[in-house]
Amino acid sequence: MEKKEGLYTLYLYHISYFSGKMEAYLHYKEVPLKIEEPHWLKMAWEVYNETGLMKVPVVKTPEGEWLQDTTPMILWFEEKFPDYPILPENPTHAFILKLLEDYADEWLWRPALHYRWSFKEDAMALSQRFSETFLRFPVIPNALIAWNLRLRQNRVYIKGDGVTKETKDHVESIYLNNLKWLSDILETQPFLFGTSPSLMDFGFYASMKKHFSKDPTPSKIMKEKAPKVFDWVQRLGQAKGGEIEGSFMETIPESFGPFLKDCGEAYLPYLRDNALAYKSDFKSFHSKVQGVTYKNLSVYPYRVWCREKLQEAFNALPEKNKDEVEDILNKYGCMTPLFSGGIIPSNLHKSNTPPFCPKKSPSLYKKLKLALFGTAWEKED
Ligand SMILES: N[C@@H](CCC(=O)N[C@@H](CS)C(=O)NCC(=O)O)C(=O)O
Repeated sequence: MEKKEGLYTLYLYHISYFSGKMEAYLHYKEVPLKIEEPHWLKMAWEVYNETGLMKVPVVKTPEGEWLQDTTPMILWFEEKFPDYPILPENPTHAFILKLLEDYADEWLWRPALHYRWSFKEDAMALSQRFSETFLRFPVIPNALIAWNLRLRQNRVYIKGDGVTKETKDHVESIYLNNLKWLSDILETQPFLFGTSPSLMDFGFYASMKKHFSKDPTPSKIMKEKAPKVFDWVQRLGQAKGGEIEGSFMETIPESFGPFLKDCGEAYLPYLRDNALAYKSDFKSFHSKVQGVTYKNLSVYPYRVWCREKLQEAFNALPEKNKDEVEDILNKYGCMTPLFSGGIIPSNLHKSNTPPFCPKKSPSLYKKLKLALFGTAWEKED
């Protein structure tokens, strides 16, 4: 493959969900890369200035442009580095993979954070790791940083994301079911949509690698119940496009059914409820899925944007593919929740086109506040 001049710098945290996804993708595409785990102060002073968010992963191009958000970044890199494509040419198949990537990105987030921060062994190990790496500060004892982090993660991602005694079993079932469905696919093939990795593989890699295969509690479960998934995350993390002679499947297999059914019953209804709450300017909302009510969920503008992008992608399909996709979505109950309430605009990205970042000049006060209390994860700044 023809190498592009210059290195792309990938800023990441080694323990982070979306960082793992981006790193594995860029490794697979053989993009010339330098990897950096920025200290928190660098995040507050440089990455935040340049990207408008205190989040990783972000990429700095050799030309000095800053990119953010794995889904649009991957689509941008697919154009720039067309060898070893991860999306099939067939628009019907490409749409289904985009939907499943979005499901994997967003719907597995809650169980991944729950297993990391609700279980004592996991929370202690991970908070210590954070406090010794990108969160370390010279005077403040590590144990204090770790304690503060555990409180913050619990407040934001456990209590703040609807994980309670009533919802806990449902949250855990998302992980356990996905392990089973992935294992069923990997019984007969090395990657999720054939013999070479697709966008769907990288979507599932985010949670499955950096959280579930590594954090103490879920990794025991994965190794015991789903060794094929454990092998697949190692295989995907090492995969290089130039070394794999594979292909995608010819049709959407029946084994995608359980994921699509879960999109129809749970993920897409949640996305719709989030979008409707956003439209009404609510701060929080309840969402009932599969008989379980998640209460006081934060409204997440980014996920309004995710829904908008899926609706746009569907509407942009050629007529023939639209019919094919509609048949598949109807079969699994996805069409109604995807479109009910219509297209609700997120109004994000008015001043930028993803993956390019808006330029911001946050005040010193704002930076200090972020340094002390962290990013409000559901907000865009
Ligand atoms: N949609 C974004 C999500 C990025 C994201 O949420 N990153 C997490 C780490 S996996 C983060 O930086 N969170 C910052 C925080 O919790 O304050 C993507 O795909 O890149």
